[in-house]
Amino acid sequence: MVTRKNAKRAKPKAATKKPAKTVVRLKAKKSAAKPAGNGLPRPSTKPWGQAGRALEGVRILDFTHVQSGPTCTQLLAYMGADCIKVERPGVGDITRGQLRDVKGADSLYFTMLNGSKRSITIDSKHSRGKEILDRLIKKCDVLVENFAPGALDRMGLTWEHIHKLNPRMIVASVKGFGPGPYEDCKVYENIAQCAGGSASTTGFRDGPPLVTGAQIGDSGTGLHLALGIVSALYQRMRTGRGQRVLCAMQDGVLNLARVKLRDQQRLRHGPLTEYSQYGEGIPFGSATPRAGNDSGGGQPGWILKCKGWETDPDAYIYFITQAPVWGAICDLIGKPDWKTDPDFAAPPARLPRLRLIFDTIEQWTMTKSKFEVMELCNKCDIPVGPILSMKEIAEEQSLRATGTVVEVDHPGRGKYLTVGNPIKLSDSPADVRRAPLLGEHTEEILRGVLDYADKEIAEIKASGAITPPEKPAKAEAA
Ligand code: CAO
Repeated sequence: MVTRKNAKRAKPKAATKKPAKTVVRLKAKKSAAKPAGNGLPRPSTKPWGQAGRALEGVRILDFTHVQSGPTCTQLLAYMGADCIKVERPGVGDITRGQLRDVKGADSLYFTMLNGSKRSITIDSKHSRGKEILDRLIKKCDVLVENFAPGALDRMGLTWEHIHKLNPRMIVASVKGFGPGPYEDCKVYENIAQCAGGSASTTGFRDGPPLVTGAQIGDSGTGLHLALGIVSALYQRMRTGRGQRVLCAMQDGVLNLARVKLRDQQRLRHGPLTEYSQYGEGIPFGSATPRAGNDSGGGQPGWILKCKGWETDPDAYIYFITQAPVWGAICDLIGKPDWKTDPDFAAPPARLPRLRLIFDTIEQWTMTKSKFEVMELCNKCDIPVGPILSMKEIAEEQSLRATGTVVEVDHPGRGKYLTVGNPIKLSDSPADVRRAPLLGEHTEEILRGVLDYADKEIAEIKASGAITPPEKPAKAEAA
């Protein structure tokens, strides 16, 4: 990686010498080429998008599996990092075989979480495998893992061992819980949603807690981890040393559900007036309740039926009665008198009447398709959002155009859709490639990254460190 030290080294040496009279002008010109005082190189003159990718030069030892870790490393790979996924010979990431839709091909579960990576198979419990891993540690900038607590240590890859081999190495982990009573527990998505406070606040008041479809425990924590890694890489430019980065899924979910902890504290000072429960006269308990489709902010909102709702489960729209456009809403739905009626004119007066207000607006939205409502409301600056099905998202051309939904070709399964990089960098176009086959790049990495000679590679193969055992363990097909 380019460090301050490197940049400093790039300074023209002669600048410190006393120049002869005739070269004074030349020297003055050269001094403009010096790095700025902040140690950064001069701004590139290359066209935008052609100055390399944001994380080019960063190499990642990707020891992740299932979802949380792979979402993190996939994002880093999209940003240009060389992501080397280490998998168990013959088996690989368990998700290769889970929820399979095409017989014998890597599942979409795997392929949509491991794009733009390279795959090497190494048995981390084999002595020769350990040797390869040690060599990989010396050559990488970041090790990312999301094994069950203690698994990395049991492989012999303790922080002390890694740090000794490569003091610059950043070791980033996802665990279910941070230090405390549950730190040794294995955790999956929905457990994190429950333990992070999300499930208790999702759903309808008269129903059980609900998990959400968005993978806030796995992908959400992967996102948090990616930020931790990039921050640690940045700090390393000053300190020269790596550090550990830990993201607990419970913490990640809570971070995303922080408005509900906000409401928990507001409860001490009275009812939560923007919850429809308030208008319905139902008393609040001691904890933040489930709020159905109430908006989590200061502008009341609800999901309303649109034309065709009787047969189309997604014929709905989210409608926000934003205060500054209240007049426009009243005009649009045919209730101009509400603009001056003291029961509806001002936001506080409306709070106890939200049910009536949304029922009335729904009478209007039910006469239009969700896209018609979208168009009519947006003309008047009223914030609304159609409930889009995954079918509609998959077919949405604007998402294809921005690279948020990308079609890639895979030798085992043909073309499939994946979610590209949702983070757009103007000078670093995303690098979205298909997911690797199991061990597809093993030899390439042994030779090209780890400098093993052909003879050594042959020995490694014969040792069983990178090949499946005689009777290969089967990936569980869920
Ligand atoms: N070679 C040899 N062994 C390997 C290997 C390799 N290349 N890669 C992994 N293994 C071994 C590990 O060493 C571990 O063995 P031990 O238990 O003997 O030490 C074993 O494979 C399985 O690891 P695991 O315990 O992490 O896997 P699991 O399927 O039992 O648990 C999960 C999965 C996700 C519950 C657990 O990893 C976990 O809690 N992770 C942290 C939280 C997390 O990320 N959850 C998100 C999951 S996505 O919903």
